Amino acid sequence: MRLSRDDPGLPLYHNENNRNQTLRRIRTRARFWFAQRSTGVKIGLLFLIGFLLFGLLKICSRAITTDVHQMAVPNQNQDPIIINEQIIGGKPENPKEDDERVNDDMAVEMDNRQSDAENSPAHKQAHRATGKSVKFNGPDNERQKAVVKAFQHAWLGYKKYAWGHDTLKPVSKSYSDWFDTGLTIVDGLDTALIMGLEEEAAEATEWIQNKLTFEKDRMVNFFECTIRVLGGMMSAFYLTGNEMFLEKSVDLGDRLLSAFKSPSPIPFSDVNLLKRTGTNPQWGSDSSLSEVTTVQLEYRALSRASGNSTYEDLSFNVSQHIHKIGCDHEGLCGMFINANTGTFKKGATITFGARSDSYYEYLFKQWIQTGKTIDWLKDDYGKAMAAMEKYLYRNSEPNKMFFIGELLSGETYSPKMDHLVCFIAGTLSQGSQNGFPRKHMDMAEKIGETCHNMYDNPTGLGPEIAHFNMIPGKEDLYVKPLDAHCLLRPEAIEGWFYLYRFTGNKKYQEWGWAAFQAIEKYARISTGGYSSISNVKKINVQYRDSMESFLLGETFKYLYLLLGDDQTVLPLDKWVFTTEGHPLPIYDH
Ligand code: DMJ
Repeated sequence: MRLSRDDPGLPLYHNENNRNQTLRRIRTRARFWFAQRSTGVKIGLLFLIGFLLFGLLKICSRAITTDVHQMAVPNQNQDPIIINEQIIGGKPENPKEDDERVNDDMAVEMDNRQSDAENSPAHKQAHRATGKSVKFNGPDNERQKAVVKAFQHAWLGYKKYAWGHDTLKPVSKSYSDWFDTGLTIVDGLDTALIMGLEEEAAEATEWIQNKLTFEKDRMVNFFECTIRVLGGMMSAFYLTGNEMFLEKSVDLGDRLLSAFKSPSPIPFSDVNLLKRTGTNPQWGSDSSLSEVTTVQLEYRALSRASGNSTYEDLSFNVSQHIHKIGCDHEGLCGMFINANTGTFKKGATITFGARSDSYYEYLFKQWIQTGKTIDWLKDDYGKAMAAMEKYLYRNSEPNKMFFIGELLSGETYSPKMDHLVCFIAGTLSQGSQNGFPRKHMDMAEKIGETCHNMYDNPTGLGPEIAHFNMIPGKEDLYVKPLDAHCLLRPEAIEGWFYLYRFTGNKKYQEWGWAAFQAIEKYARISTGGYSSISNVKKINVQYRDSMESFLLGETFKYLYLLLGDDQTVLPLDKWVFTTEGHPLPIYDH
């Protein structure tokens, strides 16, 4: 016996002859001892040895099976396509044979199908990230119960008049289709789960499983479809562990990837789900900044759950590209970027509202989602917040309300703030809890308060856009008639939810409750559902006859979470809420 190929032949023991003699002696004595035993003892001993050997074999085979199942599984549902020189999806060569080989090797495990399912990569990932499916206890006080009832009233109207269509038209008791993917069901499902509404969640699950198909010959907006449909289903997957949601997400994700068939890392804005083609928007040649930079949380979750890194790679490439080319104004970007050239449009408006908002949100939230491991995301976010404070953050007269204005054509200051901007109160406060300056919390509270002031209208609802007065005068803010409508958007309530979680100041709950009561009073349609309204200043309400899916996906969800006594539900160091309010797990990398 040699220690190694280079070993000259030294015995393993200092005296090999002695060792061999000892072994021979032990064997002889054992044989003699065994021969002396009775037949019963002999049979018992043979059984014991057999049992021990079987146990050993079982342990070894389980270890091998786990390794095999932990290997990433590429998407196998479509032919390979090539985008930006990367091969996406496609069937593995001789997949059956591969499977058979694995199964032969793992023969001992074949009788245990349940255990096989539990070892699948998606299931493992879900459990690794969230534990078992998340349990929610339902409302814990009267205000939460009222919000649950409101959700059910919205669901009921949708079910009666629009089931399976995108959105309810509650006044005309009909529906409208945008993507034709049952938008209200998929956007609202995780809210039903969080509220503990088992019946509604079961109805939604059943519809998604049996009716939802993406074989649709229609153009859909890549961003909206991602944040509402893909985000909704991925959240449902992580909250329930039901793999059907993941399978549907993979199907949709693959189709939506057609947006990346552009000549640059910037995706097209629209996608044909059936033909798997991507195009520029109908209204122009540019994609919106927020749209191309607000799909990354959803696609990362899809990649991590499915084992196919393509979704994460392509979407993160957009963020990396923008990081590389940089933004004018010390980290503030223009609102348009071209999918053909990959460059920003010169002289575009800089805003934290429509077309740009969630770029900043996802810089921060991607950093959080990836366990704070990607420094440049944090740096770009910090830089942008400093520039926002320098160029856009101002206060009104006479009461010094703080707001975030815009730079029209990248230059001229406009004291205009969309309701959408209110999201930043949540992001800034969460940032301040995660190492960004205390000043960010201060700004968050001030903007949260301004958003509350925007609700100071006869209806108690907030307008789409407000303008602020910066010179001495009577009114701090005013609303132009064309900006006075209200789609029952979530952002102000979302901001108050974060602020309440981090400060514990009950005024945020009171503001949320007041907004909820206003929704009940002025937007509720008695036959089912809620309607957007035309003017928040008129109590003689005019309905716009539409119930947006984000009312269920976000507004009611944030109200419910804000108003709960238990603020440990969905802890913010384990879950990150997407821009559409869908919770996804936080990873450690
Ligand atoms: C939602 O669809 C998302 O929050 C998106 O980022 C912008 N706003 C709407 C709701 O207002």
